[in-house]
Amino acid sequence: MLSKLKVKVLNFIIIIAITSVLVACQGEKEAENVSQTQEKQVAENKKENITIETEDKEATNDYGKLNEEGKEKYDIVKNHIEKNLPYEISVQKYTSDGQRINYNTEGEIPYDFNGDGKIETLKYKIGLSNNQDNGTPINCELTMGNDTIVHKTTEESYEMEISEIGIIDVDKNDKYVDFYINEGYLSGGVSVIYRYVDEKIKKIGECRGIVATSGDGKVYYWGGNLHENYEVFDENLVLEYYDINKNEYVETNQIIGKKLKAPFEIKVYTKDGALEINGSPMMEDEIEKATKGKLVDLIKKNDEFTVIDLSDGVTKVKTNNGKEGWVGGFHMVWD
Ligand SMILES: [Ca+2]
Repeated sequence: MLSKLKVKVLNFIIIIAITSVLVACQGEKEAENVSQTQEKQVAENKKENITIETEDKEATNDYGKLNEEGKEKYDIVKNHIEKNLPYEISVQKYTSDGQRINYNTEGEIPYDFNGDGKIETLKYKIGLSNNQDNGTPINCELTMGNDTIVHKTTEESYEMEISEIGIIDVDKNDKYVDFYINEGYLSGGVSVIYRYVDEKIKKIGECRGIVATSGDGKVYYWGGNLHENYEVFDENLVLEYYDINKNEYVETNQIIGKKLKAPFEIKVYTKDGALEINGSPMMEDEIEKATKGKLVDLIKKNDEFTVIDLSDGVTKVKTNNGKEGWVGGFHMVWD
C-alpha cells in the first residue's frame, strides 16, 4: 500500500517539475491582476462613501488582541485568501527516509469566518486509528464557538485518511470564509467543505481535492485542469470546476482560443494517437508503440501554441508551424 502512495507522490512531483514553468509565468500575471482588482475595489469604496472609514478587518475586529503566533496565522490565511488559494495544514509528513508520520494533529486557526467583524477560532483535533504503527488519521474534531462536530472519513481505508485541514473563501461576495478537510491525496482526494452559519458548523459541499477558488463560487480541484501545480494555480488552464452553489461539477471550454507557452517539449498527434495515450501512465516504449505513425508535429520547449478545441478528454492545438493536432494526457514515466 505504501508503494502505491509512493508512486502517486512521485507522479505528483514529476507533474510539478514539468508544469511549474508554464504555471509560474502565468501565476505572476494573475497575482498582479488580483492585486489590481483589489486596489480598484478599495478606490471604489472610498469614492462611494468616505464615511466607510475602513473595510479593513484588522481595524474592525479583534486582530490586535491576538498574540504574535495568532497574528502570524491570521496573516497567512488572509494572504492565501487574497490570492484565491487555499491555506492548508498538512497533518502528515514524510521523513527523509520515506516514513510517513503524523504531525500537526491538533491546533487552532484564528479568522473571521462569518463576517461579523469578530475573530473566531477554528480548533481541530485529529483522531488516529490504531491499525498501523503510528496510527492513521481517520477523523477530525472541529470546534468553533460552542459548536463541535466530528468529521469522519468517508471510507476508513488507507486511501481516505485525512491529509489536510484547509481554509478557503469560495465566494467573496458572501460574508463567509469556509474551511475544509482533505481526505486522500491529490486528484484521488476528496475535500469536504464546511461553513460557520448561525453559530453552527455546517457541511456545504464535497468535491475532489481543492487546488484553488475563483472567489465567485467556483472551486478548482486536482484533475480539473490542463496542467496543475501545487504552488501556483492558473485559472486559464481550468477545464472543469465545482460550483459550490449548485453542488455540482461544471465543464468549461474557457481554455479554447488561449495561447500557451510549452514548459517542455510536447508531442502533437492525430486524435486517435492522442486518445491512445490519454489515461493511465505509460512507459516511454509503450507510448512510442501506441503512437507509431500518428505524430503530427512537435512543440518545442518555450514555443507558443494555441488551444483550439477540447474533445473526449484530449486537447486540439495549433502549433507555430500552423499544424493542427491533438495532445493527450501528460504521461509520467518511472520504473
Ligand atoms: Ca466572525
